[in-house]
Amino acid sequence: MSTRTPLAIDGVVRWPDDTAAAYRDAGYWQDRSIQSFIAAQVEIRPDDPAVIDGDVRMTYRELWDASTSCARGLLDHGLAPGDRILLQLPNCWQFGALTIACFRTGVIPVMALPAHRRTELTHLARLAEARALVIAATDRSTDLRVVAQQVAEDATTIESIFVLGELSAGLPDSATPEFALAECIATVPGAKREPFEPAGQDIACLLLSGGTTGLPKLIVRTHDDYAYNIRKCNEVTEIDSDTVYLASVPISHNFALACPGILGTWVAGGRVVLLPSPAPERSLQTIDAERVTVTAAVPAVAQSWIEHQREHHTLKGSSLRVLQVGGSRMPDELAARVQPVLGATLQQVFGMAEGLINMTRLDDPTGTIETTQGRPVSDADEIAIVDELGDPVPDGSPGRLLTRGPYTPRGYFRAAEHNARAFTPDGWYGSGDIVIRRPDGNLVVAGRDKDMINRGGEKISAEEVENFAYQLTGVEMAAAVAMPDPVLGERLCLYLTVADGHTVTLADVADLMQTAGVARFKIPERLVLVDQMPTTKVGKIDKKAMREDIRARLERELSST
Ligand code: OOB
Repeated sequence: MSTRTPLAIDGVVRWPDDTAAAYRDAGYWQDRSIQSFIAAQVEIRPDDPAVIDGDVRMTYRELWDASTSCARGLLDHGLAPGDRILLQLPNCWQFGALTIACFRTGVIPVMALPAHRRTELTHLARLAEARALVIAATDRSTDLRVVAQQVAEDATTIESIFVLGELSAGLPDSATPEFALAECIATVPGAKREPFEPAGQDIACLLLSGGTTGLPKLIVRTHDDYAYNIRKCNEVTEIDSDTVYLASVPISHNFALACPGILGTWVAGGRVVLLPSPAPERSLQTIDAERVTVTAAVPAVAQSWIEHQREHHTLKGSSLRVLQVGGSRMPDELAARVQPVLGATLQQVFGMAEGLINMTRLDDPTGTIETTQGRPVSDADEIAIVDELGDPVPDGSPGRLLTRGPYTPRGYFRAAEHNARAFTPDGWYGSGDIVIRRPDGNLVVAGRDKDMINRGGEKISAEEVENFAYQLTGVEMAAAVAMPDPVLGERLCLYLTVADGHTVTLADVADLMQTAGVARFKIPERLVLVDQMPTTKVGKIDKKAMREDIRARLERELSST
């Protein structure tokens, strides 16, 4: 099969030619754009509802028309195929219209998370050499237009800022120009011809890595691989045109974007319901009111829904068929409460923006659903579980997870040095998770060997936080570790040693990070000052000992209250 040549963008690691050919021959890669699947649904069901966002209810035709005019708007503003734009929007229909518009123009969206602030946005804009930034005017008390101007000042490639909501009043001439996203998306009838026909190997979007070293890396997702990711997730989660999918966790994250998420739902002709947050009362009410059949949550959200339902019985109907839970390890006891309390089948999802998605199957035995994180969604996903030397461990023993496959890219964007560490020479990605494979193929996540804190699904690189701590006067050594938390699973605890005569408080660390403009979820929630950091036999900081130390401290505190 001949494939069109993708746009040349430097810093993209491709699959080896023979592997790519094998994926095409097997039909995993179809040289077909993601939007072509959605366009097919627009033809089949133009008047069916595609998206519900508060008072806004849009049909497939309306969503498509909005993306058409948005595509035109992007081109009118001088953006061209292959250009990157940094996209930071809350869950809203405009996110969908704009994402589809990007696919249709070849403009590549970089999927920033809603919590990101100046530090992360600047880093991402620079790394991607983004030409435009898309933001909401405000997020609670933060004026994101101010943040956007700072980002545009630091990341000099940014030429325009698109704002969802009101534009800044009285912007000085020297400022980066702002444009109203609403004008860009004014619904006008569709164009005759597609502005751009992506090749399968063209980039659909850049996703963010959870970040194990410093600031987030970017993950290139092509139309070929991401469409396959979506199709396989649709198959396993049994998404079809009757699906009503609620997205209340951020749709800029792979989980609610494409596993199967909003894109999977549109590819199947279903209906997407959007909420700005997973607050339990409103989420449960919405599930009833819109007859939601499938939704996704991190364990902490699932727990809050279960508790709310037990207390208030908000959910009256029985529309909810599947509750997907992933992003961090779901405790087995919590898993066992999903079906009895919410009346939905639990589907555990152990996925990563880097590719591999594992899911329990809807018809798996209860024990499997409640105690494992599932198995790969595709038979073409290769899994190896190895010891420190890289040798395979037997089933039932914990080991490091390595993976390869048709939707697991072979390297991060423009990160050659990091790629040499995160990928083996023959293309296996080391996720940094410690897993156990059961004889039936299901995986149990038993821990991790990456220096990351998983705060209820929000990933924090220890190194990034430590780098901030080192900026404080008097700090000699800093170590960020996970402390157990009954709600979020983990929170961040910072250990410090400080020079004689200095003191550092938690507020000092928080102030520093807030002033630098860092996502709030990364700010440490506890500080422990020690005289000396525990070290391993070879003299490395012993984080395992610190995790045990903070666990013991918390237990002592709990038993003394
Ligand atoms: C999802 O993606 P990321 O990229 O934010 O984070 C990936 C990492 C994994 O390597 C693992 O450490 C952790 O998050 N993780 C889980 C988990 N799901 C993700 N750890 C234990 N149990 C789970 N069920 O988090 C993500 C992407 C797509 C779908 C779902 C989650």
